[in-house]
Amino acid sequence: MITLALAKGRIFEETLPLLAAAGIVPAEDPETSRKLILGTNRAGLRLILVRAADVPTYVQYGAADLGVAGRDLLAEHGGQGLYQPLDLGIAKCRMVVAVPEDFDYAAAVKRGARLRVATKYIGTAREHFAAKGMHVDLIKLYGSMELAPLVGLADAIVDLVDTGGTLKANRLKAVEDIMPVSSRLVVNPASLKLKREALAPLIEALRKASHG
Ligand code: PRT
Ligand code: MG
Repeated sequence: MITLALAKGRIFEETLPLLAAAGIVPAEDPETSRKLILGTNRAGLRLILVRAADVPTYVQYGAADLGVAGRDLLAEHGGQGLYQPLDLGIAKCRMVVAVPEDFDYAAAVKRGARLRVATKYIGTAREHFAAKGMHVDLIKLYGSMELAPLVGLADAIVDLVDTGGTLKANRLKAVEDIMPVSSRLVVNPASLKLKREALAPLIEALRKASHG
């Protein structure tokens, strides 16, 4: 049995066409089913639904043979124990530093101000600001980072931006790019050895599907 870990929402939706191109169709729709393990039209392949941030962990420990995870969450996880053969080019966005529209970020950096930065990407943010030689106080959040500067919890946030609509609606602006983000296929290295006959063709099919 091959187990593929996916997160509900945009990862699932954008992986679906790639699976379809590889001839794989889930037996149920996760938005209507409450099941966390879904069969597929292939007897030897099942899907498990986990939180996006948990995908790398399930694959690292071999509870899933492979999974789809955003580069943002992989960077935060560290990627240890994961083989990353493929950028699927889906769920694209950018990780940025953002501040209130009326905040002069360049001036604050220039005078060496110690900024409070709220984010769920503590590790990535720490590296980013350390590389710039900036001293920041990091505040861990689990979501809705855009709110933090509006209520005085932080001066800046590190968050993902796609259309920019959410920043704009909350009178924030992106002032620094940290990294472009897309989702990758992650594979458990032991699974790849032990189940190569089933996994190698699946990885190849996903490679073809994602590279057009
Ligand atoms: O939602 P949940 O708390 O369960 O977990 P999650 O937010 O980690 O998962 P999910 O499904 O929302 O996101 C999964 C992955 O999708 C992320 O890890 C990214 O790799 C990728 N992705 C791509 C995004 C976005 N685009 C994105 N725009 N994840 C989140 N956003 C959010 C962003 O944080 C911001 O709040 O959308 C908002 C901005 O969108 P725009 O279009 O208004 O700029
Ligand atoms: Mg979300």
